[in-house]
Amino acid sequence: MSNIVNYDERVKNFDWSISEKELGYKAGDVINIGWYCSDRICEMGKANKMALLWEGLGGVEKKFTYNDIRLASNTIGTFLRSLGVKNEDRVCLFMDKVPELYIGLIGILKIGAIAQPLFSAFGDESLFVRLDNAETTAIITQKKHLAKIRKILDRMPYLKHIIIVDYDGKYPLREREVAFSLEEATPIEKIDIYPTKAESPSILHYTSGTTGQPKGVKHVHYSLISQYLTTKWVLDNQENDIYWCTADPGWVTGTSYGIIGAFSTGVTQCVLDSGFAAEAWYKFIEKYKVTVWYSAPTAIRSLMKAGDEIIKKYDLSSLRNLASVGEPLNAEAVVWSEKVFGLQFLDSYWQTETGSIMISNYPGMKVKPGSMGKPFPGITATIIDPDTYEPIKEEGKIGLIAIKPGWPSMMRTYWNNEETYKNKFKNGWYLPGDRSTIDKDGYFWFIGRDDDIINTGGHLVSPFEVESALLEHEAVAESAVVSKPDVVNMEVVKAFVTIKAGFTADQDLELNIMNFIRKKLSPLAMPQEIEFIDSLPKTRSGKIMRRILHAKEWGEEIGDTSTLEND
Ligand code: 6R9
Repeated sequence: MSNIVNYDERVKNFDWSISEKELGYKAGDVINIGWYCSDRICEMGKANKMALLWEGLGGVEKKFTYNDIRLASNTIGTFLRSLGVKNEDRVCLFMDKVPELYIGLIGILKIGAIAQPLFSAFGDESLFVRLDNAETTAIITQKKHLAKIRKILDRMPYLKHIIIVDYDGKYPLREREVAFSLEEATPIEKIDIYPTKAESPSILHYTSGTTGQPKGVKHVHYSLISQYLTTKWVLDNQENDIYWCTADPGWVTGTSYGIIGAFSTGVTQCVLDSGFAAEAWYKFIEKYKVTVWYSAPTAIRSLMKAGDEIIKKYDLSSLRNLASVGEPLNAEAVVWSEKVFGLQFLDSYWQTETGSIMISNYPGMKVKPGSMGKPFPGITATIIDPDTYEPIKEEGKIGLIAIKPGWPSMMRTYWNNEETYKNKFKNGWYLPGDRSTIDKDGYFWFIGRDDDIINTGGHLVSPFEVESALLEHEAVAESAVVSKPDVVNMEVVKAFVTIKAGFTADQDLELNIMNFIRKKLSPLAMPQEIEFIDSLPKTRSGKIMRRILHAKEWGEEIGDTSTLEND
C-alpha cells in the first residue's frame, strides 16, 4: 500500500503535525536537518543500512551506510569548525555530484552554518555574483573547479577558505586554499550539533530573476517538515526502496529530495555522477534495482528519443514509482512511460522558493496525462485574476497560480532583498509567477510562466543575466535574449545582437560569443543561436521589447505594438 493511502482522506484530515509527530518534533524543540538525515536514522537502529550508493565516471563505486554518513558529516563539520566557520556563516558547495557534496551539506547544517549549493558547471561570473551576494565565508570544491575561483578571488575579501576535497599535491596551494580528504581524515565519532531551531537558516539556493541579479532563497530547518512528508506521500519512499533522484544538488530538487527527503526518510538512495546517456541510465536502474525514480521532463523526452528498442535490453522490472519535476511534462511522455515501463510518471510542480512539492499527482490517484495534478494536502492553491488578485471561479480560464502562505518549507526571504520578496505576495497569496487553469475536478494544467525567464531543460535562466554578460563581449553593442522552441529541452536560449563598428557578423563571431557566455555563465545560459540584427525593437522610452522577438521565435501573434519606437 502507498504511504499516502488515499489522497482525498489525507486532504480532509490534514495537519502538519502528522509530519512533526513522525519526526518526533514539538514546537520549540531543537530541529537540525543534519541530525535528522544521519544520527536519527542510526538511533532508529538503521546504522548499518545503506544510505548512499554512488557511481562516478568509468563505473567507480562508493558505498556509505547511515553510520558512515553520520561519521563523515561529523568529520566535515568538525573540520569547518577548526577553520573558524561559525553558525550562520555561508558555506558554498561547488562540486560535481561527488559524495562530499551530499555529506558536506549535512556537515554544514550540523554546525548551524548555511549551505549554499551551486551548480558546478557555473562559470566564474555566475559564481561570483552568487558568492558576492551571500558574502560566503568558505567554499568546498574540487580541483577541476579551482581555476574559476582563483580568477575571481581578488574580488572576494570575505571568502576566507577554499577547501579542496581531492587535492593531489601536484601544484602548491595558494593563499586561502586548504586540502581536506574525507578518506584520509580521522572519522569524528561525536560532534556538538548546533542547536538550531525551526526558524534557523539552513540553505541558501540561488534562482534566476527576470530583472537584476539572481536571488538567494533563504530556507530554514523547519522546511524538513514539508520535505519529509512530501517525500513519503508523493515519491512514496518505503523501507526497502532504492531511490534515484537524478537532479544535481546545485538545484533545489537535488537538495530537497536528493539529500533532505532521501536521508530523513532513511531510504537507500543511489547517485550517478555522470552526464545523461540513455543506455547508461537504463543500465544504472538495472544494476541498482531502482524502485523509485524522480526525474525531469527533458530527461524523459531524451529517453523517448533514444527509442523503445534499447529498453528491451535491460531488466527494469524493479521500478514501481516514477515522478517528474521542473517543467511541463507533456501528455505523450506520460503515455509513453506507461507503455514502456508499465508506469505513468507522476508530474509534480513546485519551485526553489516553495522548498517542497506544492501541486502533484499521487500514487493511487487518477492521473490525467498533461496535468500537474492537485495541491498537496495542507496546501491551499488556486488561480487568481492578474488584475484583481481574486480567485477565478470560471472553469478553463487562465489565471496566476496562487498559494496561501504558511507551509513549513516556504522561503523566509530573498537574501538581502526583502523588497523583491514582499512583491511575491498579493492579496494574501504567494505568487510563484506561473499561469495555469484548473478543471472541474480540481486538476491544475500548466500554461506558462508569467515572466521572461527561460526554462531550458528544467533550469531557469534569466535573460537579464545573459544580456548583461553579452554586453561584456567586445563586439556586442546591444542584445536581447529570449527563448526559442526545442524538441528536447522545450526551450533554449536565443540572443539577438547588434554589433559594434569594426566587427563582422559571421559564424566565427557567433561561435566566439557563444563560447564567451558558456565560460562566463554556464553551458545552460549559452545561446544556442545568435541572430545579428541592425537594431532591436524598442519602446518609445527605450526599453527593449523582448515580447516581439519572443513572439517571432514561437510563431505567435505579436500583439499590441503601439508603444514601439520605430512604427
Ligand atoms: C523544482 C524546480 C521552478 C519553475 C516553476 C515553473 C517550472 C516546475 C513544473 C514547472 C510546469 C511542472 N516548473 N515544475 N512547470 N510543470 N511540473 O524546478 O524549481 O528551478 O525554482 O523552477 O519551474 O515555472 O516556477 P525551480
